[in-house]
Amino acid sequence: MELFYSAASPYARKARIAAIETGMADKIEMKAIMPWEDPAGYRDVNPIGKVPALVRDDGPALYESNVVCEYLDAQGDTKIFPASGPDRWTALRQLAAADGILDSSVLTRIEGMFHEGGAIAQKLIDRQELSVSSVLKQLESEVADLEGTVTIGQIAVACALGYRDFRFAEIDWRDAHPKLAAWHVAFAQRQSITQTDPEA
Ligand SMILES: N[C@@H](CCC(=O)N[C@@H](CS)C(=O)NCC(=O)O)C(=O)O
Repeated sequence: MELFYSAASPYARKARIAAIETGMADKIEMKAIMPWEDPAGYRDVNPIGKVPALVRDDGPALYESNVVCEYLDAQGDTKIFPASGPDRWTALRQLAAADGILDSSVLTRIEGMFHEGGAIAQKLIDRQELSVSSVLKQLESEVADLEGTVTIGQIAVACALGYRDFRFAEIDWRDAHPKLAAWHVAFAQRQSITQTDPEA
């Protein structure tokens, strides 16, 4: 199998961490690309042109990070999507919250990257930052739910916090969310996290 990623992409990082945590990494060839450069042929793999995408041995390519993660979970020996019951909904809620941070943060970054003349869309940026701070507040109040066996929820939260540190380092989130910060310090020791650090 081949996993297309870019080192800076937090969505691709979710899939790369999932590959390691499910025990599937050895079966996957990692292919680093620059999605914004639209590499030749990549839209045949993922017509949306984004990373990550997984070229499978047993079917057409899969894309969208959560779909790729769920496939790796299904194939791997170690499960990161709890099968059913309250633990599953907790993990999926954390995944949705973390994706909310990523979607808002990436939108803000894209506005910066593509801005041409005229005023920046400050209203748009303020709204994204409100979403980020609201999600961080919720995660802080539910930090106990981030303990226990590794799940896709924990992985996604680690990717979201890591992305804030990577691209928004000037906006401190730790002071107002000390419990989340402490959880992140401990979780970030995992090999899957250090190996996929965009700044490593
Ligand atoms: N919802 C998608 C988002 C993926 C995404 O936005 N990837 C970015 C990199 S962080 C990308 O490839 N952007 C290139 C583009 O938008 O054309 C997922 O979860 O996989």
